[in-house]
Amino acid sequence: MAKKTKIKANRKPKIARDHSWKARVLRGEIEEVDRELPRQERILPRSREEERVKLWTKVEGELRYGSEPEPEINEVPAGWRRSVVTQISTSAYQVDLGSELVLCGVRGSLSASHTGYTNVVAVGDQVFISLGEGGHGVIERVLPRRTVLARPDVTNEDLSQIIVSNVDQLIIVAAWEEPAIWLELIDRYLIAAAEGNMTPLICLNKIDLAENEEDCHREMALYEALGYTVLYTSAVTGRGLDQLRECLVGHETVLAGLSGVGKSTLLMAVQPDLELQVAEVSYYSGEGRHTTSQVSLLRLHGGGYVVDTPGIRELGLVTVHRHELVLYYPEIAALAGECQFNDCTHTHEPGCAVVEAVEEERLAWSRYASYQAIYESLPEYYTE
Ligand SMILES: Nc1nc2c(ncn2[C@@H]2O[C@H](COP(=O)(O)OP(=O)(O)O)[C@@H](O)[C@H]2O)c(=O)[nH]1
Ligand SMILES: [Mg+2]
Ligand SMILES: [Zn+2]
Repeated sequence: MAKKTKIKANRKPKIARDHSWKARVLRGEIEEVDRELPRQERILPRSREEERVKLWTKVEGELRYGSEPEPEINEVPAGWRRSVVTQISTSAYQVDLGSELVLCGVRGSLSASHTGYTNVVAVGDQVFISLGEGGHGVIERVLPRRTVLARPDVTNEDLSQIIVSNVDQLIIVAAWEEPAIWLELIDRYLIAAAEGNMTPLICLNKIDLAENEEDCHREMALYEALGYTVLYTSAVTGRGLDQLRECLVGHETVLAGLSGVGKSTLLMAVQPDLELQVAEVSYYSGEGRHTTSQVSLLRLHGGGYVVDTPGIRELGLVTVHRHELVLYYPEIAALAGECQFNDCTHTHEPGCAVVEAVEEERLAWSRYASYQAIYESLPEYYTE
């Protein structure tokens, strides 16, 4: 016991060997960005609140605003029109010109090589098209993407497939029951949101199935403590739908989460003419059947649009490396400096302050469990 205290007292500040910006954020070499402070975090002791909030703001701010946005392209070349891709099928791309929907092909010279993605065009892409005979179009150019929600490509794990681009918000939908809440998937989507430049929100649906709403709030309290907005909804009782509508209108949002949690039902409750397909929950599996087979972009009456996605069971993280995973867990990153080893991965090392915090219930067990599971799922080595 005495020995342990001594090691801690003599500990030098943690120095990361990495030279990436993320490591530099941790070392305090990058200026703090100006943004509203997140809500107070209650999981860790108050004495170090300020320090943590500062670190957190830096990391989060850098994750969100770190990459320089490419300049807006305002001029549309002669003969071309600007539009947004709303749906993709095997044979055609549907784009929205504002006044009409047009089916397009893609200019053969467009290629996805060197982009890191396998798809040339994604739902949500801003594109220039040319219109030909018979009202058919050709996508001539894809404009730079502001945000991206992606997952590993099924055919090539090193590349990713864009699920949707250019949405500002990612609403992670979970259900109280049928199917039960899966916290690791929520954490994976939170990481994907940070990676892809989207603001995450959590929506806990089917709260009518809970014995009382307090149980729902208790389950999600840890996310509220981390500063995330949590919506509590029921498409059956109408609870929380006004708040959901408020979050959606005027924004570009993607809804993601397990199949059967009620994404399509919620969207239709918010705007009944959306006409999405809804699955019946099959009682013995406790899961809805897959009915939203396509990603489609839907305009909202009050402005903005939503993108409904089919349930994505496994959200692999492509661009995150093991050593930087901790940066997506601000409450864990804030403890890392107290670990016995500078290069502690918080998975198995002795003297790990993170493990200690979990044992003392200062850190949510579910967050640590997802950190470990995701850490294991990421490749051990990577090449730049
Ligand atoms: N009890 C209850 N059932 C819901 C709620 N929202 C959706 N459902 C049901 O859950 C099933 C799956 O809904 P669906 O919208 O297809 O889920 P999605 O796969 O996430 O789009 C359907 O049978 C819905 O009627 C809710 O708030 N409460
Ligand atoms: Mg659906
Ligand atoms: Zn550690």
